[in-house]
Amino acid sequence: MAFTEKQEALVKDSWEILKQNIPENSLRFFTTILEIAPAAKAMFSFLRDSDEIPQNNAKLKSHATKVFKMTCESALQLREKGEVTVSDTTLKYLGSVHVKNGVIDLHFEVVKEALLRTIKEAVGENWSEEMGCAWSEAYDKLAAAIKAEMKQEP
Ligand code: HEM
Ligand code: ISQ
Repeated sequence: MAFTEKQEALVKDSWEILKQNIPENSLRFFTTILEIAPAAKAMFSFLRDSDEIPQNNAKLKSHATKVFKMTCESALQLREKGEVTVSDTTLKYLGSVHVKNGVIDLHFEVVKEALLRTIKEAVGENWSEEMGCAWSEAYDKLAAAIKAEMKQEP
């Protein structure tokens, strides 16, 4: 089914709420990833050498923010042209970063679940199934592009 204006608005509006507290929401996103998959800790450079999740880590915040922003961008593209395209250089780079750090397809489900839970918590009473579906679809299309690129990696 086509991605509607309404779906795009649900994604955009919730991102507007979420971005008002990047430090807390990026930390929550990351903490949720590790709750679901504790072993993922070893893949992240900013965690490898610490026992706890750093509370104020610039890399964690900027990476988490990028994931959210890229998913929003993906929603916009889905509505505008019905497909998600990531620039070649960005895709190549992300493909190699993820392969290099040992990310596999299954992990994308973990990050998706964590992303959805983070949005749900952040927007509180504004949450709806429809909002979850819109983020889900945008994320899946973006994830598919990154996964395809990862398979091209030597
Ligand atoms: C790094 C985005 C899925 C694990 C990154 C970076 C971005 C990103 C933007 C930073 C690259 C850089 O500037 O160095 C995304 C997006 C995803 C996704 C948009 C899904 C649509 C995943 C999944 C995992 C994962 C499923 C596995 C749990 C990592 C790791 C790094 C990374 C380990 C390197 C972090 C470091 O140590 O610097 N990702 N990612 N990512 N991502 Fe993802
Ligand atoms: C990198 N890739 C996917 C998800 C992330 C969450 C937090 C920080 C970095 C990330």
